[in-house]
Amino acid sequence: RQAQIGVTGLAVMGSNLARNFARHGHTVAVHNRTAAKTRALVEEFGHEGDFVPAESAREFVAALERPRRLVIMVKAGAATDAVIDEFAELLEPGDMIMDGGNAHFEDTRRREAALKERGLHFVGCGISGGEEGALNGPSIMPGGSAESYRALGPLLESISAKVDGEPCCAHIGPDGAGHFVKMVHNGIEYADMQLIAEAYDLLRKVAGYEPAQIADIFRKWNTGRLDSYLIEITAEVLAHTDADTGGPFVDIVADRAEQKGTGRWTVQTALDLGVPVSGIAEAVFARSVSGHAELRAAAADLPGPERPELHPDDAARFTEHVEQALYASKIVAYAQGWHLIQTGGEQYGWDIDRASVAAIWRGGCIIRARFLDEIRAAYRGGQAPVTLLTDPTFGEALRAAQNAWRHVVARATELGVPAPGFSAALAYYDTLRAGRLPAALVQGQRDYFGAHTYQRTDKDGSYHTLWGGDRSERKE
Ligand code: NBP
Repeated sequence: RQAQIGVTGLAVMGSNLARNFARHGHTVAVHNRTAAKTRALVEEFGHEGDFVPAESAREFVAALERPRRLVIMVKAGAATDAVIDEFAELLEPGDMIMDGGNAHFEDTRRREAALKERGLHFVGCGISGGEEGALNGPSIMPGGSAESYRALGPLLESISAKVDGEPCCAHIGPDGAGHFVKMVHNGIEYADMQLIAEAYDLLRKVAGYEPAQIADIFRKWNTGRLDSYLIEITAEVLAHTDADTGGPFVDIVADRAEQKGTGRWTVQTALDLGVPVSGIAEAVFARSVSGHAELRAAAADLPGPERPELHPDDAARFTEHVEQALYASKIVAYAQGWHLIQTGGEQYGWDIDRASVAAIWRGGCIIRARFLDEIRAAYRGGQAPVTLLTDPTFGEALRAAQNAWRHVVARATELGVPAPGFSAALAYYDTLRAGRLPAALVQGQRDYFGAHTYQRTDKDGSYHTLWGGDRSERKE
């Protein structure tokens, strides 16, 4: 019997994805380098659907109906290249290889170009939602050709998360577009997590609440405009008590945040493309600085400000202000992420539908949230805003939030509580709305020491001042 789709690489992600396909009525060929895993999967979950186990690569390829749809779920990097090379030999023109791993989009572009020469479709596909999502409905971001999406799309849509009956899966664009958008998703996830963490820190250190009380605040926020998976799990983590100490779980966890690299990729790419993603960058740096034990130990005795006690009434008001600051900063982080998607799309000729990206992130993925409905609306139909900050809905939210936002950043600064995400977001907002920036002075400095020239506000052309001479101006 022929399988509609095959999955090779049966660690947790591949196994769950294969089971998800099978549970949706697809016949799934399954294969793994170490065949014992293939046997174990079918033994344990064979009853869930129609699996065709294959011991060898050749057997696996032979089990697939044509054109073949083969999904690779192995370790990103060299392992993915090795598996692609192995299967490319066995496939025929028109067949499709989909990589569902966390590949860098530049690797995906390279692989797509190489396989196209051999008549094969290569689909770099971002998959978000972790193990649980892979099994029960992830958010799926496939790149590659439109033709490959016609063949693969219906299967992927069938296993994706659904929101209001719509699948959280859409063709993002050619070659690396899917992995690019997945990378930006993760960058935004870093920013979102950092902002939530700062809100917690301020509620604890400035307002004086205990973790269990802050869990309740987050639960309340989760019924409003901040309603999201990340706020929901934050409340769970904060409410959790450590079994050993009987104290809050969050107090016994070492405060060193780790990272696998997709946040860093987002910032590196943004630097290359010249897109300011300061909110995401601050989140990546915040994780990085948390891990520098030697720096933190050396600086631990540096003086901070005196801490005046807050009046209890203030704590409740301050909490409302933090909610406003969190929402406003979140808008900035997403605005920066969407700017990066737009610029990447233009740079690589991908023509990404930004409303559709918001739509497929509403379910299945880590940043799933009610908020994404608003972003979708901002980009749907009519004139897309130059930045999300000027969309009427978000612009109004920022207008309403800005005083509270400023107050929170000011209090954090006064009291010496670091809030790099909130501060960077506010600085971005103020930078964009400033009529004049001191960039003019920077241009003057550059012209002084390097004759780099400058442009004038009143006349066309490039100019240089003879700083070392009579300071007269020359048109270049
Ligand atoms: P791993 O990333 O741990 O990879 C293990 C799999 O790769 C096994 O099937 C292993 O086969 C296979 N493999 C390796 Br390692 N080297 C190989 C080679 N040279 N040739 C053939 N197979 C090889 O698995 P995972 O945690 O399930 O993740 C799979 C992919 O999904 C990764 O790219 C990962 O980054 C991504 N991921 C995504 C999410 C998410 O939320 N979207 C979460 C976790 C992972 P073996 O059994 O023979 O050793």
